[in-house]
Amino acid sequence: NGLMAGKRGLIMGVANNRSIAWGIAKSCAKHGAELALTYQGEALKKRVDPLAAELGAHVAGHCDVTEEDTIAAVFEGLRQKWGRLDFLVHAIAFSDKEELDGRYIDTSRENFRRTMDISAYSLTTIARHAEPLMSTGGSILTLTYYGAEKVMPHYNVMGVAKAALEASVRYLAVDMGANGIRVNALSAGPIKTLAASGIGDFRYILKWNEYNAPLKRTVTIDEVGDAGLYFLSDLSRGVTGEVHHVDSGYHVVG
Ligand code: 0WD
Repeated sequence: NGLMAGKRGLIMGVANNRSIAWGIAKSCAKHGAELALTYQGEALKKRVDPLAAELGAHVAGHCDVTEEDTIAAVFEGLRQKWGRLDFLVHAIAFSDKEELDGRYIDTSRENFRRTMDISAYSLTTIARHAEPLMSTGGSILTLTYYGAEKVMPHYNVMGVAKAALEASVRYLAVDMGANGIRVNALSAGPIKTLAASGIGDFRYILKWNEYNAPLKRTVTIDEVGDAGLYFLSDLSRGVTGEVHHVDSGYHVVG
């Protein structure tokens, strides 16, 4: 299938084979995309290297979004290797897990700053680095959660960061739209990943979704991946600034 044939994309946020970014990478590769993956730190490199090999993807190097020079290095590498970029996936978030439990009101200034930096601001700086490589248009996709819209137990400061991320998607969509670059977000239902394991009582949230979502089940990374395929391909060429829920319909009842 050639839906993504001839398209080159960077996927940021693969930590292991349970990562949502991995689900999106698999869907894009299956439909003919050529991929590059970044990893955060040497520990994750060991996991990302074999996954990249599985898809014939290029390993674009270490990237910690709190270190601007590591971002610049990744994009400079891609400029030299490919000369252009058609799509970009941002599947990155972080907060101190001590504060993904209990009351939002207890969020410290330091963790608020760090959570906003890694989980929200990083999309903006990455989009700015990608822009010159997307001179003939492109598609940028980030990952958000319903905790941006409604109060979800224990999601706390991450919900505030996701609200900022979703607002950033709209502002970036305007900034980049004239150049044919689209910016959208997938709002995924809860999935058991490394990042999710830091959220207090996550198993309860999964069960709650299973009982209450219209489809009466949770979603998989493959389902989020296929929704990602729509946003990263030309099928969604008329769509930008959108937050699209892939959550078994939970947001219509929750
Ligand atoms: O239920 C879920 N799992 C949902 C996740 C529901 C809805 C949205 N999301 C979002 C997350 O908030 C995140 O934005 O999806 C995105 C991907 O998260 P994931 O797939 O659930 O989690 P994971 O596989 O852990 O990938 C997130 C990765 C990090 O992994 P760890 O667990 O090592 O923190 O984000 C990366 C890292 O690879 N990351 C960073 N990358 C560069 N620089 C940084 C950083 N400073 N911090 C975290």
